[in-house]
Amino acid sequence: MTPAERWVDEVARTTRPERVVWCDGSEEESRRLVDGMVADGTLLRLHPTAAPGSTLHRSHPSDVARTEHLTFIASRDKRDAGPTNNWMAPSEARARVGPLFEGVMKGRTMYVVPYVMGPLGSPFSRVGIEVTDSPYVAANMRLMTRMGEPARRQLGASESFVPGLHSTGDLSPERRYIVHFPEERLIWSVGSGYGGNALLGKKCFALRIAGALARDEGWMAEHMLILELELPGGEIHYIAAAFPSACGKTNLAMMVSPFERVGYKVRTVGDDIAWLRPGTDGRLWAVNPEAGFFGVVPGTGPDTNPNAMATISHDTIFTNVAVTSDGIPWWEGKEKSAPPGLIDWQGKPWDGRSKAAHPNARFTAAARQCPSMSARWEDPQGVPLSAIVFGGRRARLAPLVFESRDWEHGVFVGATMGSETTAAATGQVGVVRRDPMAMLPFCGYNMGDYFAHWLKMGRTLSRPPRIFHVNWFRTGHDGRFIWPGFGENLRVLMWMIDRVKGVAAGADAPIGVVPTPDALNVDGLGLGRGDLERLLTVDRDEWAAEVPEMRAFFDRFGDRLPPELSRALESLSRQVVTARV
Ligand code: SAT
Ligand code: MN
Repeated sequence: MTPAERWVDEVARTTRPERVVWCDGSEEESRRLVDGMVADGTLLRLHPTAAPGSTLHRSHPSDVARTEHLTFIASRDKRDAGPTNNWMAPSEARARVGPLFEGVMKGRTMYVVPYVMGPLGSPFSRVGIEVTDSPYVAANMRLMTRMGEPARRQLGASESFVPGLHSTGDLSPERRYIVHFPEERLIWSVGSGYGGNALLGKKCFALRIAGALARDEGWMAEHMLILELELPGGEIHYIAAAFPSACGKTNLAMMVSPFERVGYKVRTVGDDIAWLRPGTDGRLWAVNPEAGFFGVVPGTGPDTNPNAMATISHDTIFTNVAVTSDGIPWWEGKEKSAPPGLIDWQGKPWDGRSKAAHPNARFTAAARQCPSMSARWEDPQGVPLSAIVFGGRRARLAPLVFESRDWEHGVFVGATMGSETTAAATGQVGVVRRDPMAMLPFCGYNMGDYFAHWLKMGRTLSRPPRIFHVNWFRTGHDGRFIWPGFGENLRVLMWMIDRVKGVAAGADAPIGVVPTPDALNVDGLGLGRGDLERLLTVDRDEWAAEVPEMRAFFDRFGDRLPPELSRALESLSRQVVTARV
């Protein structure tokens, strides 16, 4: 028996499934899985010509988003989980969560899903094995990862894999736990079938467990999209960007260049997760460990994201969207008006007042279906980054874009990010929370140590990417977004690349370098001078008011906060406060 077979055997002895199926990832197997789920009502087959090969899954209404309060880091020492994670002692996890797995798969099929995160054959790739009693999870993993035979071949008889045990249990939030054991590189998840809780390759492995591996091995696991920007003449730059969940990462990664005809081309490398490594050339190299997209459906339409629309036009698993009586999927933002006779995400006739699709309804689709994929999206060496972008959703405060002064200052900018919350996690929507590097829910160890790791990585890079901050969501006095967003965001990326090349103007502000109004190309956008000013303004009073909140957040880390960051905060504080008198 291989180490993998031994572990699976052990799991089966605890969970006692009726049968065990090792997934091979084949078409035939996928057909069998889907047919079974259609037969038992787990999936609804969608319209054969309007949505060929696609299905709809309606989840339990209490299982529609990540549940951060039920997500735990079970490190031996509580301080290693840090103040921003829920901690559970490993012994307590075994006593409290372990029993929930006993006999949990009785009468069910246990699917063994071997998978690779990262391009096949890449030195950066890692193998995971997810054991699950959910065929929906197995089908999603097939789209999101390189799953089945190729993974088994890559693993061979090695014991170097991340085991993940998942059961939907009884779907009760009272018995729902997502537990990570960073020292053992092990994941346990019970009581949920939702993406980020149940597709263990994604947030659990590729961010939380991989983050701990990366800290120990000298690389980084980040909540970032990766895009390719080609300039007129053919020069190519890669940009990675971190925004909190449901803040437009997929839209930015799949953006359509409004300047394609004059030679600015945008291509997609990844939309959610980036694994970053220093190269021998002193640059930072990025791979997308995923093979598919698990994107927010509402708001996705032909105007906002035509590449996503093409991607999900077939062979897609939809979760919690609405549907017409003949099986055409529908959601808010797909088109102007809703077709008659719509059935909402819970399977009831739509009343026309509530949301037809759940605000966190999702699509799962293979990346190869996306027309904008870069030719290098599966490059085993990854792609070299010219820029890293942090961003949040802030109605006020942060200007459209600014550049940090250097890597260390960029780490400060990432560490103090704040954003208004969205529907991707359960809880109140629209309140500002600090979300460093968009990693607050995904950092698998003490975030103070994570900041220190960022600083350390910068010291190993002789040609580090420049670090920027953007805010597409600033509103005017009428409460409406000032910046048009979507494809027009390219104009901001163009300023960044011009900064990288040393040809774009910027003005020094206390928070970093902000474009001068003429440095940003806003031709044809119909923005008034006042709009542009408001977009680029750094309001010192607003920033001065933000400083105590940043300080309170930093204080939570005590002596695990790198001194560089407190110094950067005091420097910001001095500048915005003195400037007020
Ligand atoms: O956590 S998920 O992967 O389900 C979605 C997200 O929050 O980014
Ligand atoms: Mn995400």
